[in-house]
Amino acid sequence: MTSATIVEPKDAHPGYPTGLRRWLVTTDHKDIGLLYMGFSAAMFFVAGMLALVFRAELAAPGVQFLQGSLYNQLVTLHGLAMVFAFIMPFATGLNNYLIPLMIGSPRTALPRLSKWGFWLLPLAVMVLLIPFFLQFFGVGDGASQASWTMDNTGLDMQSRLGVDFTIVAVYLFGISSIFGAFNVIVTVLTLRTPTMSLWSMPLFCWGWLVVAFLLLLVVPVLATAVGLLFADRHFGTHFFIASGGGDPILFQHLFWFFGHPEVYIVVLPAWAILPTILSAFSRKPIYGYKAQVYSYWAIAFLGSIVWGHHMLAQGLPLMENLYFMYATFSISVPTSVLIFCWIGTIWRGAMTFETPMLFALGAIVGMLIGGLSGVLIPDAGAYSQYHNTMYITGHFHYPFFGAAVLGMMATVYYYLPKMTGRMYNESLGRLHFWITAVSFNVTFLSMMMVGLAGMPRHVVDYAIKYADWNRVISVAAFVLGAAQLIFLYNVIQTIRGHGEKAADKPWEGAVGLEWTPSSPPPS
Ligand code: HEM
Ligand SMILES: [Cu+2]
Repeated sequence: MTSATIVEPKDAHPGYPTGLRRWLVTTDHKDIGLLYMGFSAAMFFVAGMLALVFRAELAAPGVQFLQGSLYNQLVTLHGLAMVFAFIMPFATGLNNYLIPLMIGSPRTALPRLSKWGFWLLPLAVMVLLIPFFLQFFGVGDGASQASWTMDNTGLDMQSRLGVDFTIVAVYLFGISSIFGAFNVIVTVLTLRTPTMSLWSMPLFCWGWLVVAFLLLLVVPVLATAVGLLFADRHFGTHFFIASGGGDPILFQHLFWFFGHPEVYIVVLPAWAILPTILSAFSRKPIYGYKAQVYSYWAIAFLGSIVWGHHMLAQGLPLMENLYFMYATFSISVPTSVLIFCWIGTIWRGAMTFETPMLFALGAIVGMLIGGLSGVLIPDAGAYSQYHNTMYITGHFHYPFFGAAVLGMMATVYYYLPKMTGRMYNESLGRLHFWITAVSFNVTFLSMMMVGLAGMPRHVVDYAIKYADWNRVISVAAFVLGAAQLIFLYNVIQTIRGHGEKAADKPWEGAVGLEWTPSSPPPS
């Protein structure tokens, strides 16, 4: 089907529903995007609150208030919610909102599928949380404690309700992602305005196209892994049970075949929007467009064949460990190409530092520290020292929070005038950036430090010698959390119509079709 043969849906006409009905019946790509973004932003605050609860517990050695398995439950919920309920759906919301505007289409190709994808999310979150609350009524043993990687197989087998509910929730999240991926692929391939070739479409569309294919490749493998786990738990099979002839390591292979590409699923949408923002605030065209597209594909390919670097301590044969180590190092080539292109884009540009630009530069630094701290880890010789320590926790929050979340924040500030028709408060935006940048780095660099000193992760109590670092981390984490309230306030005020009216193209250096319609764009 070409764009010309698609009949416009009825709801594109004037009598577009308002109020609650609008959000229930909408097939407008912008409304669907806003639903995704609103819901996942709320989940960001929920999962962030969980982190603050267990950071309060960790502020001092000894067990304060998270008795029994509560600590591990909260860590697991925090990880699962951040990954599946916040950051992936948020990027999906952005693609629903932005891709049609960027390619000059009034709609996405499969809006109803995309809407299904959205409504599965609240359901999945409910399923995830039910066992947590049931334990307070004496039912079951709480949420899963098996960490977001679900690989603590011993625990998996013992825990009654939590893991089962997690498995169902992961299925629902997975179906949602697959629906979103189909929508992106068909939209990008069939609905571009006739004059736009693949090689002239915005990098954000390219990035998301790659992410969509990655999702189709790896999410079914995750579903298989948790499906087999479910069978082991209830149907008497022994896929992962060593005593029955199965192999617990097989679960980790399947999980990480999903888990490592997942990192790129999370960061690529952010990486793909950065050049657009950098170019707008340097008043220069994007440098190395094609090189960046090839890098996305290279990252997706290499990212899919390095999963074993999460398993270097599991006793794989030496040659396998060496393979995974060198293969992992090779990813630094395409990622370095990206960083080189971004520096090329701002090089000698007429740079100004509005909030989106600050966050974009912050995301680059986050990616650099995440990458550099990551290159050390798969060193097969040194791995046993890093394994299961707070160093790992500090490290992976750099790509997740440092690159992806800061990148999303840059995007929100950049497009907020387009989405709301109003300018946000610039001073509050900059304040938000500086407090976030400082407290984020203090939190997670300190985590790396205390990890190098030997503090394990996934523990509620720790030796006295780690107490100082942990106090620093907890205080910084609370400052980081508080800074996000500034963001929330700024965004809500902008949505409520405070702030100057925004022009159709509020940024002098911005280019792209998405600035053509009025702000906010009509449904
Ligand atoms: C206020 C910000 C945040 C703080 C203070 C924080 C803190 C932490 C800490 C201390 C742990 C490890 C606990 C342990 O192993 O004992 C953890 C785990 C984790 N965090 Fe965060 N985090 C924050 C934001 C995020 C964000 C934005 C993401 C992703 C988008 C994220 C994803 C994860 C994941 C996947 C885990 C692993 C959970 C597990 O091992 O099962 N976090 N976080
Ligand atoms: Cu990995």
